[in-house]
Amino acid sequence: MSQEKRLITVSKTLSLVLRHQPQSIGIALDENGWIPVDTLLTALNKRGHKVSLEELQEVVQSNDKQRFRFSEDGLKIRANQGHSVSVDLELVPVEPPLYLYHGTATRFLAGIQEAGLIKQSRQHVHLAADKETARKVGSRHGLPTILTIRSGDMYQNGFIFYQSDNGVWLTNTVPVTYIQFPN
Ligand code: HQG
Repeated sequence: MSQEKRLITVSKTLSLVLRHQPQSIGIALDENGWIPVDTLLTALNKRGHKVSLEELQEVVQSNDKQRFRFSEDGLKIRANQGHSVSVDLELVPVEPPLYLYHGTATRFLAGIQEAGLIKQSRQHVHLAADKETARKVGSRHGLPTILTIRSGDMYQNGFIFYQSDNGVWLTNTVPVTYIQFPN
């Protein structure tokens, strides 16, 4: 396997265990989503995912979306966003730009028109600052389409927004009145 493919495989494994199923390798995240690096590496290697500290460092550094981060002292690691397990990322509310974008698939439009954007299995609804990023997110689900979110108006009306360490905009819900659908 090429080094690049190898790092993608490690990144996918990390997404699974640091966001969704830590128990699948017998670990538990702390309340803020952190796990000691040595505990993680031991658990991964015990279950046949051969990962070295150097590879882990390379994945954290080179990851296209900066999905993971080490603690200041380098002893712990966590995912920056995207969790379905309940963790407190200690996010600080921030004022969003006037508009944000949400990429989804056309097959979800009817449901969104009905209920607005809801967070499904994740902890937040994810929004992007630019349309290109939104399109990529949407194409993971099928034929992509981009919704424009009137985030400035939401903010004025008391909705809370956060930005994850890797720049993804997060909020709890987007009522349908704040969504501009494509023509
Ligand atoms: C849709 C990736 C029907 C919603 C990305 C989305 C992101 C509804 C899907 C991050 C609905 C949930 C998250 C409603 C929402 N009716 N469908 N009322 N409300 N939906 O994967 O935003 O690569 O949980 O439009 O970059 O696609 O993993 O959320 O299509 O930042 O790092 O329900 O995951 O990051 O899908 O993606 P997801 P998402 P990573």
